Amino acid sequence: MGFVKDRFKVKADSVAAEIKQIIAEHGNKVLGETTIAQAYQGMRGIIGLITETSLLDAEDGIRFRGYSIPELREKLPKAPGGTEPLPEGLFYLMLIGELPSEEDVEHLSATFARKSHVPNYVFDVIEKLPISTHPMTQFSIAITALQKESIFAKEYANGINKKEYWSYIFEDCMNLIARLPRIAAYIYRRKYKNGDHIQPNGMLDWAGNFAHMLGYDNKGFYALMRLYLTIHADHEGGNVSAHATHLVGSALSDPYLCFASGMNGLAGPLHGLANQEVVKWIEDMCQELNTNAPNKDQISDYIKKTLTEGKVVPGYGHAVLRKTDPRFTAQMEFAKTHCPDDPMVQTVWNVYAVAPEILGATGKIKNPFPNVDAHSGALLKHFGLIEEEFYTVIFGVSRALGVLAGLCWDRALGFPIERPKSVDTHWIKAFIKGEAVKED
Ligand code: HAX
Repeated sequence: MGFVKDRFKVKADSVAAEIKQIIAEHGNKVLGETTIAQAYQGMRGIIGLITETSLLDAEDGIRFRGYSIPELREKLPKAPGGTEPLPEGLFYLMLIGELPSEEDVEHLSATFARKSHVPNYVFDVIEKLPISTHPMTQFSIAITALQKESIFAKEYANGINKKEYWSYIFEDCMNLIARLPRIAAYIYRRKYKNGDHIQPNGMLDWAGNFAHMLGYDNKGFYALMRLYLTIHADHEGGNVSAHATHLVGSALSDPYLCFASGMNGLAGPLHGLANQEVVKWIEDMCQELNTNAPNKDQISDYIKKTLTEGKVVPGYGHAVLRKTDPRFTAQMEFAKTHCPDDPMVQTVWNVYAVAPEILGATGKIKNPFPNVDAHSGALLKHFGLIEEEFYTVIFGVSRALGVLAGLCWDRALGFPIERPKSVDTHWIKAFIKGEAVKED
């Protein structure tokens, strides 16, 4: 990895020294109180994690090392003639904490291309699965199978000094990121294109090569993949995929095992699978109304029906955000340039025009605005990638950049095994009465 690894080590050593001092001088400062409701209801708002790669503001949305998505679309290096940032650049920013130069990004693209070989036994494992297996399950199994390649696991078994962990974790993370597009594209072509696979093109950037291996060799789709893989990469540390990756890593499980855990979380319908659910929800609505262009009144009625049936409106709401997700807005802007007349894109925009008011009127949904998943499927459909069950895999390929950069930081900073305290309802009842409870 050469200079990127060296630069990371310099940065990480300096941050580790700062953290040591912060803990020594301020370690007893209270960050906040925890309520009984928070303990029962998903730990919302409890500050209990450190994630260096990005920070989420409820109103402004995600910032990667201080940069918003519009800023990154402007400042990150682009492919020659390209309009959207290269995700390698965002990875560099999350890892090193500074904007990369064109050369830094070219170096990362070339490194990922060089490391992208996937051993045949991984494809054999995929081939053994029933073709009907969900693409996310195939993806998770393939990543777990690839764990055999973990350098960290091998070196740990040989016995290594804990100061060296970060170095092998770093190598594993780079190798895994490099290999994911090939694995994902293999799953796609196997399931949907009769196993007619497309060989990688080592001259292309990471996202461009993914687009090429998926089989969508056109400029618009390349631009979409570069934008998509950039904006889905990270959303601070508490979301399920990031938190799962980080948690499992704290047990010193290697990056393959950690990332597979993160992907199993991303596969949930309240998290990354929501992109698939949005498209299914729109298609079900269109089928029921017998039109591919429902009007706003029809959409309003369908939203109310969804709520009455006790279902969620996918693509809306968020545990932290309280405004329209800037990742939604970035995709909307992309669609305005590339496909403003697409019927599904127009439906996404019409849902946006009516849903917030209806969801807000329930009085219980804390964020009635769209999240990242409300828009992505319509863009993929527009460019011909119509198989929505695959959408979360694309999200997963992108998410690797953030959570694996985070894992490098976790090990470089020497974070210990994670082990928050849990209690039972018996304990809570006694606590309310002011009684002490004996713990086993
Ligand atoms: N439709 C219907 N009801 C919703 C809702 C929605 N879009 N969003 C929230 N609610 C409901 C909750 O289910 C909850 O109901 P109960 O009290 O009956 O349990 C109530 O409103 C309060 O929930 P909240 O505090 O506003 O939201 P949470 O922090 O608990 O949950 C979720 C956040 C994102 C899971 C939620 O908004 C949701 O289910 N949205 C739809 C699924 C979705 O789009 N997920 C993707 C989120 C972004 C992401 O991670 N992408 O990968």
